[in-house]
Amino acid sequence: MTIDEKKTKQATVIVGGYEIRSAVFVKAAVSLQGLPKERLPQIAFLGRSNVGKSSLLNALMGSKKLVKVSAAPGKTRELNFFKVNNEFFLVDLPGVGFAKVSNAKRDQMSDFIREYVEKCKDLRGLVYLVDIRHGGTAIDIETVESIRNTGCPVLIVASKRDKVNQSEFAKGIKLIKQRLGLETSPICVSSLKKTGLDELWDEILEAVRQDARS
Ligand SMILES: Nc1nc2c(ncn2[C@@H]2O[C@H](COP(=O)(O)OP(=O)(O)OP(=O)(O)O)[C@@H](O)[C@H]2O)c(=O)[nH]1
Ligand SMILES: [Mg+2]
Repeated sequence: MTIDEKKTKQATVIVGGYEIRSAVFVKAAVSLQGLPKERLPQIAFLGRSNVGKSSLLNALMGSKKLVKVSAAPGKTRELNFFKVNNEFFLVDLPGVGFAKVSNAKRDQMSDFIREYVEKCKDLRGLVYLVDIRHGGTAIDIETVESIRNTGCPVLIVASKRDKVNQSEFAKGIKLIKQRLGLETSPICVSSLKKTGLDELWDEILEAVRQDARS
């Protein structure tokens, strides 16, 4: 184990029918040079600050604290790489549209994410989280559009299912479909209640098995 591999979840757990034998924090990157050298498929998680990216990663990997969860929004500032079953990386990206950092810093970070999405050949797909209560904001629409323009496959996932009742849920799904131009309803997850994780794992594993982008 290298010094970087500080946080390791050892015991095997089954989440959404998928067996996780190991989930390891490998490194945090602030530039393309800092990406892991190991050539494994990567699936990255993006979305507005506070939407629940880090919580979802913990839920997917069957861990409570492998990934830092924000007390205050904007906690995740780097690209954090987690190696699962020695087969692929799940990547926690900084929140989009976070207002509390200076404009210069925010733009720099957005450029870095854009560069990563455009240039990283190992990136097989992006999971873009949208809060079910917000139904897709202008920032979501703009960001998803620019990801689609890079050619990187993007899966829209609604978060925080437990925060809405049935009618709010139906309304949120409808709005997300309309605003983000989806043909089918997005998967909806709750990291708190651990729901929707089976469907999401299926999609992630399918993306991992795709060939690298050219
Ligand atoms: N009720 C509920 N709360 C959630 C859920 N997912 C995340 N949260 C809460 O939402 C807040 C933000 O969660 P994070 O996982 O840190 O969000 P993030 O997208 O990683 O935020 P940044 O790192 O700032 O971009 C925390 O207080 C979480 O506990 C969920 O499924 N249900
Ligand atoms: Mg985070």
